[in-house]
Amino acid sequence: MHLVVLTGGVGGARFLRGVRAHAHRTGAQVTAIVNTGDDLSVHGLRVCPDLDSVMYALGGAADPERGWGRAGETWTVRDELAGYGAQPDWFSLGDRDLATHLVRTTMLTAGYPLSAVTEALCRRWQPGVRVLPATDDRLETHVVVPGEAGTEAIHFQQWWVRHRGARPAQQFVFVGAESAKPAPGVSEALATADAILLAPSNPVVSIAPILAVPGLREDLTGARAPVVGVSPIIGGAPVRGMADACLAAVDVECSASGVGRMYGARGAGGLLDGWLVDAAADPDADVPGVTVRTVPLWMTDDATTARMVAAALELAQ
Ligand code: FO1
Repeated sequence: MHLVVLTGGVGGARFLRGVRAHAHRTGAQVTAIVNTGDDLSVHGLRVCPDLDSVMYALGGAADPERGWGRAGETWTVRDELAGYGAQPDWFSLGDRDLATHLVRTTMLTAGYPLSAVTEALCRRWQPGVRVLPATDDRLETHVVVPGEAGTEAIHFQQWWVRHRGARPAQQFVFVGAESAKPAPGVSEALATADAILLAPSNPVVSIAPILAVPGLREDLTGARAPVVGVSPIIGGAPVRGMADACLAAVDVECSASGVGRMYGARGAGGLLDGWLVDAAADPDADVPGVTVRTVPLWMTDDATTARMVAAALELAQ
């Protein structure tokens, strides 16, 4: 059994821990296709937050409270940078985490593609799943917001971290997407999958940038495997993060039904065969053309998340 998961963000990384727990029990192979739209260059270093969240979460090295970055982190370099007044001062790289960005940047500068760099970094963390960036090409999510002279586009991290999503987003633009190609292994993974899962990640800034890579959406919709999505919205509110602000920008209702309808039914030009929603909060969720199943969706621990994954796979059958 080959499970392929499209994922991004801290929620997606937590979901993957449950997928891995399920796979250990059943002997399944797992491939994670990870969003790169959050990636940015800071202090000369290439930072890939979603790839690192997956790597650290599965490697047992993630900070449990923040969800991103390393557990037991120290911040000496950040404080020293602040001493110089270095910008950006709103995006902090921890000392332990810095080693990852240094190795990545060195390898990228030497000409290795991001997929090869990710494989090399994962050798240390042994995530137990194959971790693939959606693309090796530069693809960055930018957010169009009202500015002093009309509108301006700022990097997603500036909107998310610096402004905490408070500047009203008018549009999300996936810069570089038009000329991006799926990373090696991505199309093959989708073609050989027995089930494809959409993690409960932000649909607008985690899953949409993956699907914006030309050919990737077609690989998914043309796959022989069923596609089951897990709602990132429970009872009208995001499980984590600011999906509500992102959904408002694209005029989608912040509800389990709203996100399911945004993804749409595979038979009707959309993505989904099945949609998993929370049993207690969204018992009446409805997505035309898609089989909706209700289960407890809170990812309280890996065992609970693995049960969600088992339910998603039952639905896929
Ligand atoms: N999130 C913050 O809220 N503040 C930060 O300073 C910050 C730094 C950071 C550095 C490396 C990294 O991998 C993630 C980091 N994040 C930070 C998290 C990140 O902004 C987002 O949570 C994700 O991009 C959304 O998935």
